[in-house]
Amino acid sequence: MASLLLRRSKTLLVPNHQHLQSKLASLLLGSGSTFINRHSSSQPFVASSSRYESTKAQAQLDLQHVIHDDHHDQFIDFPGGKVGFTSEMRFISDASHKRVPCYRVLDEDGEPMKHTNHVQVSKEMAVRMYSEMVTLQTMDSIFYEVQRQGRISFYLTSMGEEAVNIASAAALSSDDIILPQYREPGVLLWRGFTLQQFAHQLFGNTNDFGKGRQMPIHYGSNNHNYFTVSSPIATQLPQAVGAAYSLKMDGKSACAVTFCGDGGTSEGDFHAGMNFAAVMEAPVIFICRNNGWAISTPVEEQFRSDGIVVKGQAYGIWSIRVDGNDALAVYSAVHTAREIAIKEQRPVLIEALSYRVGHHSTSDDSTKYRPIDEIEYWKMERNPVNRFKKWVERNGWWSDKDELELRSSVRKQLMQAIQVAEKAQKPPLEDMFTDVYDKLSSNLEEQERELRKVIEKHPKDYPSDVPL
Ligand SMILES: Cc1ncc(C[n+]2csc(CCOP(=O)(O)OP(=O)(O)O)c2C)c(N)n1
Repeated sequence: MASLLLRRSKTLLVPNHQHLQSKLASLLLGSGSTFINRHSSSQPFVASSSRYESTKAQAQLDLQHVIHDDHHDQFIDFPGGKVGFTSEMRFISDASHKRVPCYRVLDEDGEPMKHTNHVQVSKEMAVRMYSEMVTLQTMDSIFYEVQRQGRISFYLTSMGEEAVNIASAAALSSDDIILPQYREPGVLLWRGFTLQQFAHQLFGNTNDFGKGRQMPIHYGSNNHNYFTVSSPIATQLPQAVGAAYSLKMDGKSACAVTFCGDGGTSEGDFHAGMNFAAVMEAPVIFICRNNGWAISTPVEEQFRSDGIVVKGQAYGIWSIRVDGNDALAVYSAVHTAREIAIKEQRPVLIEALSYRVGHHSTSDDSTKYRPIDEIEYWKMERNPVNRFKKWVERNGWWSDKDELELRSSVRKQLMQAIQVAEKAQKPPLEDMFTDVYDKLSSNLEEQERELRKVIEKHPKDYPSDVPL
């Protein structure tokens, strides 16, 4: 097998990408991350830009492979590449008997795995990553309480998924365009969206970029290259491919990065997006947070495939499964995926295995459909923040004093931000109707008149703090 690997890699190396090729090859051949390409996972295949730069060579190699396997020189020259014949009637089974392994760098105790290969993280980067994970955690617990007190209408936490949020953001550049689902506020936090800005959005006041028109947690910011969260699941996926394609047309050294949950992969938009990305060779990274649940639907009722990672291969997309609770593994996979997406101009799929520790949202009680023991296990034993902390502490980069100072400072900032956001004025009623069209259309004018009439008739049913 090793000689086959070498032969293939030698033949397919393309001069101007040799550096990337050898880097990818070392990642793939080491015991670390393995991206699955369009070939069967039973045939390890050196990272190669063959399909995109030497399709002919690839077709010949494909053919050689078939010849070894089966009926020598018999093949059909079919659009898309030669297909060998076989006299054996063999159905491709529904799944391989072995599940795709999960790439990790740190074990549960924050100890680096033996022979792991990963992208190095400096002290400065590690401390920042840990600090932002703690900030996200604190933000979640305080805003969640604020909702329970009835001061905001809705909230949704990222508890248990702090590593996917922060480590993916850390591995990207601010020029990369983010199209989120909704459980990725950590990416925006990393990019510099302030706690005050989060609070303004949640309270839907005049400082909210969305002018209070969206439900809480529908953050978005042009300045941070972060598309506004949109409620219908998976719509962001084909849109991300379009955004990536525009980056490609402009020759930009950036990619689009889009997130979805395991539930999102059951939407048609997931499949349209993946296929569109592969065919258009768009520099887009799909990050699927497989957290086990889509509200009350467990993954076993969501799909029968080996998770999400295998779907990438079906569409001709490089894919990897990572431990989403291991910040270093997420960082390495996203960093490498970004290099592939930009340098090779092709999409990549990352399935991050994690767990939604919180309820789906403040409108949900997850103890009604899953055992409390399961939640506790992930919260305590597999906590991504604790795991990363152990590694940072072991390196001598973090102390108890740092921890106390950080937590109390973030708490104070949040309390202050909430006070300010709560007092700020709400946008006027007319803002409900503007900004979609340059000039208000006649049906919107009519709706506004109707609304005003209803408010006049039932003033007590409308919030007194919204200027009329
Ligand atoms: C098109 C569409 N269908 C249904 C919903 C209702 N809904 C909101 S969130 C959600 C679950 C999504 O789960 P998943 O993608 O796994 O993300 P997670 O919440 O676990 O992060 C559903 C069904 C929706 N918002 N949009």
